[in-house]
Amino acid sequence: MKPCVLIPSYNSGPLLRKTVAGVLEVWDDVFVVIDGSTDGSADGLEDLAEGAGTRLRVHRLEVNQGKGSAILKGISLAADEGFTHALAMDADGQHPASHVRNFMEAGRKFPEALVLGEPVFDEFAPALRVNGRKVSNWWANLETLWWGIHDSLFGMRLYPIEPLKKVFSQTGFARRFDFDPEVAVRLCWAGVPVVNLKTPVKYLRADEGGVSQFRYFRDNTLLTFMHMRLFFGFLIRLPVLVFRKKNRLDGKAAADV
Ligand SMILES: Nc1nc2c(ncn2[C@@H]2O[C@H](COP(=O)(O)OP(=O)(O)O)[C@@H](O)[C@H]2O)c(=O)[nH]1
Ligand SMILES: [Mg+2]
Repeated sequence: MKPCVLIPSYNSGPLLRKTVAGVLEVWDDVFVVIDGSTDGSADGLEDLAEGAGTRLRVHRLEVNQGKGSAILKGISLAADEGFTHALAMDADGQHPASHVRNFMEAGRKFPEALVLGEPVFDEFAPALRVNGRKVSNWWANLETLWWGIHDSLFGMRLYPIEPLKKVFSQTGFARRFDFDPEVAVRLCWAGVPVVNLKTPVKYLRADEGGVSQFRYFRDNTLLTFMHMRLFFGFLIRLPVLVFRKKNRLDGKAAADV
């Protein structure tokens, strides 16, 4: 198992630099994919690599393609260098660098598994985000017959690269904000076990530099269509999912940590 950290970024502001610097303190191999950012947040990012040797790779996409596309690019680059696992983290300081090692340890214990972060919210988390995700989680659990997904939307996750590449090759979707839930569901369909790892998440205020590219109407519409598509995929796979469930071949084989 050879894991790296992968940070997709689109207009993340000054927090990008802080996030990457924080991750480099705890992990050696970091890929950042700048997805057509126009806010200058990626300027001079390579300077961070000077102290860090050759460990930081910054890849720039000319035109914004979406989070899923940026992750796909990142895992392809990582696989070319022989990495087997990629820990996806948000660029905007919401995910704790202090938990990187927990994910890598869980991955070492369960190298075949998808290690999903399960958000632990503080009192500043917007209620709309805390409660809104329950809808997506319910659908994701139905679509996988409760294979073990605790949170379908949280972006800090350790992916086994090969199965994730395969999932991308099976769908033309999952390239934007539909990425996180769709690949989680599809990896479950592919029989990948799931480990859930409790992870604190911070929602930063705008005056702290907090930025979000999530647009409630646009992206909730995207997620609704995604679950409609996945629901049909679920119906087709129902016999297999029921068989696995009956024979206890479900994803909870790997204990949650
Ligand atoms: N590559 C890429 N990353 C994106 C895009 N939109 C958002 N992201 C990244 O995905 C992560 C989560 O997005 P964010 O806007 O913070 O959404 P939120 O945390 O759900 O409010 C951050 O690291 C963003 O930089 C995009 O169009 N392309
Ligand atoms: Mg964010």
